[in-house]
Amino acid sequence: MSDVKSKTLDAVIVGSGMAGMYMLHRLRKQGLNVLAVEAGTGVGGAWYWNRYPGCRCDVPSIEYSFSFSKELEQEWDWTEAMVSQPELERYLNHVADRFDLRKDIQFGTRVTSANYDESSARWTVTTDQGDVFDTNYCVMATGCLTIPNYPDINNADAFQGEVYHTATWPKEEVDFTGKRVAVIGCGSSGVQTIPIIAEKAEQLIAFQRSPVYTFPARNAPMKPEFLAQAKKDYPEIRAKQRNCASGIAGYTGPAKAEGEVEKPKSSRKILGLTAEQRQAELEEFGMGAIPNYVDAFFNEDANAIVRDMFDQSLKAIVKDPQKADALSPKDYPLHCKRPVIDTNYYEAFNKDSVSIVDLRESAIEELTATGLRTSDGSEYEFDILVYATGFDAMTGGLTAIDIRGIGGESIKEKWADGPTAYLGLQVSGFPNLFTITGPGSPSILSNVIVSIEYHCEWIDQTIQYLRDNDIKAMEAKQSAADAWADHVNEAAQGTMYVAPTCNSWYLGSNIDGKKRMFMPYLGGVDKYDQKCKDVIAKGYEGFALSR
Ligand code: N01
Repeated sequence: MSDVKSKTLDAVIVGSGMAGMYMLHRLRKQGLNVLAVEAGTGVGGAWYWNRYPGCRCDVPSIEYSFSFSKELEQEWDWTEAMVSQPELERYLNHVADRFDLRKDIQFGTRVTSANYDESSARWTVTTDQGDVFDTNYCVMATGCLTIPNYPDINNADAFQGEVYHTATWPKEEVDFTGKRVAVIGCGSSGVQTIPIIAEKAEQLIAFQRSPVYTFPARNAPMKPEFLAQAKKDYPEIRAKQRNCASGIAGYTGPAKAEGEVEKPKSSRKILGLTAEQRQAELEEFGMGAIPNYVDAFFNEDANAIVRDMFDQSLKAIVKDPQKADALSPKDYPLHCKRPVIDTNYYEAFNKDSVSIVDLRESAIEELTATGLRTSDGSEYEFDILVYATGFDAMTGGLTAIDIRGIGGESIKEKWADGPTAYLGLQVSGFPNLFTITGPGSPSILSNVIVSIEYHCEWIDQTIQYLRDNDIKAMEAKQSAADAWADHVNEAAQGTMYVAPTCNSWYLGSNIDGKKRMFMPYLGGVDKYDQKCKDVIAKGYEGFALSR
């Protein structure tokens, strides 16, 4: 008897993170026979896999939540201003239960391939569990930060101690008590986990190649009066989220209480301020003022000034000048990478037990059985190695699956010269396959849950339209995808995101051999939203529809 489990479906959704969950809810409501396929054993996507100590969202909890259900908004109580991974995972499990999503999610199953058949305009999706799904539509809810990046280090398997990656952290607690720990990488994940691990470890060595610009998160327990007011204000908060560039309304809650510290001002230009004014702002608002000077996004002189302010602040916190120097991001501008926010990151380096190895001085040469060796011959010994080395971002979740469209062309081949997707929603040559927060959409440059909801609604509306109008296949035109890719590229020009000294996962430059290309759309959620609506209003301009 064959182990193959075949099913005919209207839609397959790959992934059950926030995108997959909402997409499932929408398509099921439309009456589709739909299944979400999920590699993990639970819902949550990024918030399921990234369970390393200290993992926390950097968008205010009130705003990092689903807006599609008024009841859900009212019944869920966030406990912190910026929510931790365990609480977010609990919230997403609550959503799964509340909307009875689990019955249409197949867990513990990884999609391995998706093949398009032109004559039937249907996809065949296979999994590592032997499933074969025959489906009309494929929705890739595979996330922007899914596939962990393991750096290519010599003798990587030689190390005999425990090894973890922040992006695939085990569910069981890792005990760092009395252990010597090495952390490679210092993006958002490294910066969040280092201070927490350092609380227990006997010794922590941070191996850093590109120290980050990081700013205090100012997280705090949720105030009951703030939460109560936010629940009343949700309609305005949601409207504002969709009508601004970032998808973050910047909700400030009830009128400021007496004695409460004012948030750093934004939209200011540093070049317009005298040296005394800059100093006064730094003293009044602390480091948090630094990322808010708008001209530093575009102007190198402005950027140089804020970098000086940053170094000054860093040196004021980190007592050891050598550590402060190693933590200084000298080689690239502020606003090149995604801004990082932290809780007591620099303060952790004031502990004698926490040291830093500046890989700009001597790179990692190889791993050894007991630790690692750097190019200057220094050897470091430790018991636990933590890779906080990020992801094959934006495209990794898609290229990890053998997706083949018209003529058997794979998405990997299609994107050999960089990923292009019309509106980040569909790739030319791959009809009836949709990508939620795909390359070319605001996605991770915005409050991603807002972008996810928007995409799910657009795809839902579109599939309804295709069914109502007996349209068998919908495909992005190559000309439209190319024009959109040009526009995405133009939108980033002149910003620090694409400065020659900038290497980031936005550009794909953290992955060997990946084409350097700015992938997310910088034009803003509001403008993007309008563009997508216009495309529909013009009868799906840029898409070929065939009966
Ligand atoms: O990954 P990263 P991340 N040798 O790519 C280093 C989201 N997120 O997981 O820059 C030595 O930012 C690499 O160095 P370099 C958020 O969107 C959000 O931290 O390549 N080092 C870098 O320091 C974020 O932007 C939250 O020189 C090596 C680090 O590893 C995104 O996820 C929390 C190396 C990777 O940093 C990714 O963040 C966590 C090597 N061979 C994540 N290879 C919040 O919501 C790589 N590195 C707050």
